[in-house]
Amino acid sequence: MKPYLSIIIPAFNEETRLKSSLIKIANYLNKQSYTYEVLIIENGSNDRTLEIAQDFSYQNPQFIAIHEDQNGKGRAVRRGMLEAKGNYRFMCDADLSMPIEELSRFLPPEIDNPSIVIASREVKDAIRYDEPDFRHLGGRLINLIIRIFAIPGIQDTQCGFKLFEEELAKDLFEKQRIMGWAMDVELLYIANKLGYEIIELPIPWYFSPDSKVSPVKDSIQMFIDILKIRRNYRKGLYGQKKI
Ligand SMILES: Nc1nc2c(ncn2[C@@H]2O[C@H](COP(=O)(O)OP(=O)(O)O)[C@@H](O)[C@H]2O)c(=O)[nH]1
Ligand SMILES: [Mg+2]
Repeated sequence: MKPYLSIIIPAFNEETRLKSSLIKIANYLNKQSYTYEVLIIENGSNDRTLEIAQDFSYQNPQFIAIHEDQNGKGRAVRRGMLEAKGNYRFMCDADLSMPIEELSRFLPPEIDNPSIVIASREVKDAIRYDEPDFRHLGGRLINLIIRIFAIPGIQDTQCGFKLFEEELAKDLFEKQRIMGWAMDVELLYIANKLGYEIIELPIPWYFSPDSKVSPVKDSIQMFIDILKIRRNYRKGLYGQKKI
């Protein structure tokens, strides 16, 4: 049966954080009146992430554990988004830096016909808990670069909660070419250029010290990827709006 909601969780070396997040997500979803599936997409891990996801999925049939052979967060999310079947497809980090209870704010009836809804740690009423100043400053610097070179209006492209309506998810993730961390920038860049509406929701966000981001290496890669995204657009590789 086609579920109403698909949750897509990219997971890389998450053996310490994944299980407790899956339990919280299952408890929350089992209280909702809609149907759902949860896809956990693991790649590149050298710990027990995949086994943990598989064990959980044996006991919870709506949870599906997938191993992807090639690396990259962007590749994992893309695979999940395109294999999912839900009317709405929600990307969710394995560490649940934001409470899963916030999910209802992304969906009807709270939002009429949502197309793209992204959590933001920077719009009015958002709260960041426990984040070291240097991490916040680094994040703001990267966002400044993203706003200058890619997407003018968006204050936070990198937050882990993002909702896509089914047809839009298919259109955007088919077009996606960046398979690493800059995937969020590319998707929002394409959405912006094609004229899809993007709603930003303020979110309470809890800093998790166990980040997989490497500040220097990933920032340099982000900049290289932004240049690639601009070049792809100039070459017409992102095509036309489909819906
Ligand atoms: N599948 C997959 N997931 C990844 C990869 N890199 C990061 N992730 C996941 O992306 C999410 C965000 O990572 P996290 O370290 O929490 O980033 P931060 O919150 O931005 O510091 C987590 O669910 C990670 O497991 C990857 O290469 N492959
Ligand atoms: Mg995180």
